[in-house]
Amino acid sequence: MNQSKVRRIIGKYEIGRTIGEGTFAKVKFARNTENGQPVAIKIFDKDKVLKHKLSEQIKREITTMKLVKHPNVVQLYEVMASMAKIFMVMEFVSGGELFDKIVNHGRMQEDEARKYFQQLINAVDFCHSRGVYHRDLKPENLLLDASGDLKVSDFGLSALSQQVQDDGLLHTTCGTPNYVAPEVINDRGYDGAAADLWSCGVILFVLLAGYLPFDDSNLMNLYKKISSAEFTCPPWISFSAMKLIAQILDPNPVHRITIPKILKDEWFKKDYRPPVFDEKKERNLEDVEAVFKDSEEYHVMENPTPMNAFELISMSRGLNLGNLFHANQDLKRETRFASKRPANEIISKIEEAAKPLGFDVHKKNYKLRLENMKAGRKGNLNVATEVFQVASSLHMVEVRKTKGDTLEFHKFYKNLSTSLQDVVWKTEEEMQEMK
Ligand code: 3AM
Repeated sequence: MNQSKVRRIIGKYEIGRTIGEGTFAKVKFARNTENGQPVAIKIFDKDKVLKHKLSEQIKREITTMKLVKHPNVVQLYEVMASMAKIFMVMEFVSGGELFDKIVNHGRMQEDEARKYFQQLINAVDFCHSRGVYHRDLKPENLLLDASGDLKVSDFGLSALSQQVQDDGLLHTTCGTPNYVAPEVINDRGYDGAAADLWSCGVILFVLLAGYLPFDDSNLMNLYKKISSAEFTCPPWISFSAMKLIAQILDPNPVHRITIPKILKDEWFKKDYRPPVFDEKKERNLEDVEAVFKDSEEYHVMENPTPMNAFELISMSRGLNLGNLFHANQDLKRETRFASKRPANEIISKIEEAAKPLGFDVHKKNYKLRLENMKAGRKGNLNVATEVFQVASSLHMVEVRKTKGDTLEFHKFYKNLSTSLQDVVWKTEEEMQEMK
């Protein structure tokens, strides 16, 4: 059968083969259908980017990277998003990775290594001047273009290789630690500029030596070697190159050489050509805004807690299911209703209904905490609600008084259920009658 090829189009790009897969993203080759220009599209899962509280940092850095153009930095053209993915459209770099050269041909002569190192420092210096730190400089991020010039990729995505832990600090996820500065490993907070420079020093060493300065199959031993900058230069490396490497691979970030000093170093300066670059003329950031618009809400939204039918039944069996609103009944502090609406709709409807009733709403995942600003008979009324998933299209919503007067709670619930008419499928009493 003659089947026509399915064309996958995202925006104005026609997607082609997968180029590679990194820790956080897949990279695909694509072509701009308007002008035929080849591009590389990095595809991330939206929840990985927006889930943790890093989206502000990522947004800031991506915005910066979209506005700049430097000969040694992989250009970011555009950012797009679908329901589940984020697409970063970048310059396609066709010459492969710098380190493939070492793998295929072994170490480099000093002149060649110097050229790449100069270009690396140009890229790093430029991004640092814009307040963007890489924090994950390693061989995979060093690409070569068609004329053999170095292009550094993933500037602006540094937050993705980090995680925010409970203490609110950034922690590097364990990738290849060989290129990571000692202060990053020791994890006591660090200066991004000095840490990037350390990685540049490791890269320079590998270019000249053909092997890693710090390596050990045992991770603890590797950390020890890095922390004490325990390495030996092979005899073929010149004294002046060795001197520069030693100044970069200083385990104390405060004493480590800085980029302005590197630019004055005798070994570095040979045949140095300062880069020529400018700001992009076009300053359209609507795409970045659109992608990150909902991220604030997004990173707290996970799936509602699933509840099985057994739990549902055992919850309702324990209830004294007299009519909640009959004055002579035992007054209940909690009630439930079933809904066939999607969980996020239920949450926003409750939110909408509670606000005009004078409640301050705090949202976390599929839980809401409602605090009445006005003090009632027994202080402010506080209500907690949670959405549980019973089946794919059936949710159980629990509404519980956590503080305040029970009568006021019932009054509130009555008001709430009137506003939630579209959302409530069965009230607690109706569910009881079904039994
Ligand atoms: O999977 P490998 O290591 O062969 O070189 C990058 C890596 O290749 C390539 O995608 C893989 C995962 O990062 N890559 C990344 N950005 C690229 C770009 N802008 C790129 N290739 C070409 N152009």
